[in-house]
Amino acid sequence: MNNQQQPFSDASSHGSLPSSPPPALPPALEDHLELHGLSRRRFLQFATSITAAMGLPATMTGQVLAAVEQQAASPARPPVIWLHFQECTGCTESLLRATHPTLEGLILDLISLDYSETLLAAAGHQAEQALHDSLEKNKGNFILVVEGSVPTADNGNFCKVAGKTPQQMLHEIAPHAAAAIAIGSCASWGGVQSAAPNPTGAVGIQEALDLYGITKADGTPLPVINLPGCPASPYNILSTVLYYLTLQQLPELDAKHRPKFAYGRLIHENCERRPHFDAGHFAEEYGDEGHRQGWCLFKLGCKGPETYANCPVIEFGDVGGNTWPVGIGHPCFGCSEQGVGFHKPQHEQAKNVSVTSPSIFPGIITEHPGGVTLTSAAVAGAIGGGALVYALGANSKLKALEEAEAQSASDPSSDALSEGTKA
Ligand code: FSX
Ligand code: SF4
Ligand code: F3S
Repeated sequence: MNNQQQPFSDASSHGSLPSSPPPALPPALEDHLELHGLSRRRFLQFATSITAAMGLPATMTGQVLAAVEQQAASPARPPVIWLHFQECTGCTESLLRATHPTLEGLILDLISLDYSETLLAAAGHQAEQALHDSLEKNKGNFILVVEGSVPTADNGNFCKVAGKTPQQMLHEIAPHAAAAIAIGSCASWGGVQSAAPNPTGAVGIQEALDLYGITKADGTPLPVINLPGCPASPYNILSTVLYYLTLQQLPELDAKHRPKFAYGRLIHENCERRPHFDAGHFAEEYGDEGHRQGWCLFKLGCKGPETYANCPVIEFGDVGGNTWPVGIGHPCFGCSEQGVGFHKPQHEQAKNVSVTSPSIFPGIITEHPGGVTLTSAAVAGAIGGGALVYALGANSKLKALEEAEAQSASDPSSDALSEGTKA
């Protein structure tokens, strides 16, 4: 970090800018941003939010910036070999189409992508030569990124690149990698191809390495980081790369080898519809009143209560609020979770419903003068659409509703409640 550079000290919330002057950007980074047509303000905002997404304190934003600068200016970037097995290439596509400041440009400038069947300009023998050269030059040092599952049935003959099956490619390449990143649910645990009856015997990378006894050349296990999702969130890909570059260590992983900063909480814990779940207000079918009011999608088969991912917090596409499955009215399918997405019927109700408190939204039943009834609380949640709005703006509406409700209770012929809901 530049000596004059002060880390942010007062940017405490996700995506917010500090009120005091932010650190000066190092000159090399300024040039780099100019190259990408990025404003300084936009980049600082991005750096603050990505630091929060990594689960790091806002005071480390300066370190993240320094790591980006160092890498952007350095000729020695971590070499990456990116393999495609059985998949739809949606993970690469979603990475390339991320707009949050030209995310793909940032990632591709931080690493040296030596081989990628999708992105390489070379083709055929030239592409294979690039793979061979990178392997020879970077033995023991490169990051192996895998997108797609490994077919284990029929000797893996369902998928071949340059005449080789994934199994053969893993035998050749994986022992020489420093670590592997499984991008997407296919590479993490089989994904869509592993859905019953799984004709290709599709498995994820970790399972394939175990099955074929593939280790690093020195006999130690190859560390595998799983970034599930169909597709994987580009922010989680970038966060993982930046985490490593900033702290020079891999992020803490859970038992399923997922970074805890991204997969540490259930979707259900961060969902904006959670107040409705707590209040017992559910959409019963698509297009009904509850669905149109933005109520909880649990009864439509939402797998948020059994899926660990940060979709409600990070969202997708950077095109505005609520751009994630539940946000646009579809139940979470559990695409990120092992044994859920592609394995459980879409409309089957989730098991193991968590009763833990939401992590960022307060419960719908809160204490305030005059108390609150279940009905009025749920309606207020629908008006606010989330606890933040609920907390800031719905209080007066809540009181009006309660008065209307009380009036309605004392006079059954009164339509005061229906009037109240229009408030
Ligand atoms: Fe799988 Fe990704 Fe789904 Fe597709 O590569 S996780 S099918 S979005 O492309 O691997
Ligand atoms: Fe959100 Fe689904 Fe949980 Fe309902 S069940 S609160 S829609 S995650
Ligand atoms: Fe997938 Fe559910 Fe997130 S369907 S994208 S894990 S909300």
